Amino acid sequence: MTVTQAGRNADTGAFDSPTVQDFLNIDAHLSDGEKGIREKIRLFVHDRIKPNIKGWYDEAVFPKEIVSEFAELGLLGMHLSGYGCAGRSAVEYGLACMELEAGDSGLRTFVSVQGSLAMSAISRFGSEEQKQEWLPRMARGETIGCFGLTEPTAGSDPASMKTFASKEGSDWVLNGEKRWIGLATIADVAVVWARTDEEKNPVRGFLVPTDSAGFTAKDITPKLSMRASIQCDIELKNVRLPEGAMLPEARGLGGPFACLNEARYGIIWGAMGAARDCYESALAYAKEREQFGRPIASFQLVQEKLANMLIEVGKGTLLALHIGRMKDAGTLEPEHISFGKLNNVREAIEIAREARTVFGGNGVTLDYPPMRHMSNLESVRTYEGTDEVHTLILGNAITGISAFR
Ligand code: TGC
Repeated sequence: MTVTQAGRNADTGAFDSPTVQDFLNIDAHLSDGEKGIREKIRLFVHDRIKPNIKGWYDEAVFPKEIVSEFAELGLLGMHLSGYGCAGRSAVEYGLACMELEAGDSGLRTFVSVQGSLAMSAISRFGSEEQKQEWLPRMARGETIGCFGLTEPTAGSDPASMKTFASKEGSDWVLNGEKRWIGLATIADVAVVWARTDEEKNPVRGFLVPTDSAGFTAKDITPKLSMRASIQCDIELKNVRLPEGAMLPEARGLGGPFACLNEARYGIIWGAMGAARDCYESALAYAKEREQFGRPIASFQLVQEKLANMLIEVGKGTLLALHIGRMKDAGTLEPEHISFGKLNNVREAIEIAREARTVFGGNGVTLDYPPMRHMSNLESVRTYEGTDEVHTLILGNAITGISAFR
């Protein structure tokens, strides 16, 4: 058997290893450095996440020991510069997110909450002292951060948040509740967004050490999605902080939204990683599984499913790359991120559902990845802006009319 470029068999013309990148030669658009980072993370996912994810997911365990390995790989604050961060490009960070989420959305979410949300907030809005204090330790994985924006009654509408920071002498005193906060029960520091009585831009950010008196966090259980990661409720009861706990450069909701842009960007890539894993596993299964005396991959209806998955993963990956290039060029606007997040997560869920059907009954077990990805993607579809929010951000961008207010 002769194998030519991109794993194509010269005798039959079939792709021996038909990854989506190979099929469209998307690699032609990547530098050697970008491909190197992707391969490094892909190998890590292959060796470290794929063999273990079934157990972690089944037992609803986040493997905390993996944090130092993420740090070793330069994944924590990967796209940030200085303070021990890797200073990688948006495309490099995106490729890493894609590979991680091919393993599991929950593990990509760790990297996103730590780097795109908590570390981004400190890097972008913190004082020099705050950056020195927190970022190097967070990049090394010695300190874990979380990002408290959402509340029990303020989900899609963070402007309605109730958490309040009042000034008492030179101290700040925080009271309120946060919900769906990734990592809060294992975090050392929480970036908490709170309303103040400042007249203009009352929402401000605070760095709250999680051992502060009055700070409590509790895991939200049981969950049917993101079982290998941690989402929590937080309660803040008269949490007293020094004046220097406030992030000085974040004023108003633009602060947390700027961090959300970073996390939403990672999702655009990550969702295609999960989708690609569904497609590749369905293809492999269809070629092996025999019914009616032949591999199910020989049936037209199965081939149609596989072809549709291939097309949507290819389109979504190209879209992620295009958006990544825009981000690196400094031309990316929030509505472009909404375009990517809405499309790629929506398509990834469809692909996961379709892939599950290829496995028949076996597809509902944890022995195969599509249903796990499908369950995870329901959370990904909801967090960092629901489908509806992103649809209406696009609606606003193309009509000039806000549907929200
Ligand atoms: P609006 O009046 O439009 O804007 C308020 C201020 O924010 C600015 N802004 C942005 N800045 C940067 N990037 C963006 N994407 C921005 N979007 C808005 C805007 O320019 C304005 O600035 P200024 O200076 O003029 O005051 O605000 P709005 O409330 O009307 O916006 C509506 C809407 C729906 C778009 C917004 O509220 C929204 O995006 N909602 C979705 C919220 C969301 O994604 N929540 C998920 C939070 S993630 C989380 O807490 C848990 S998941 C992570 C984990 O696992 O921990």
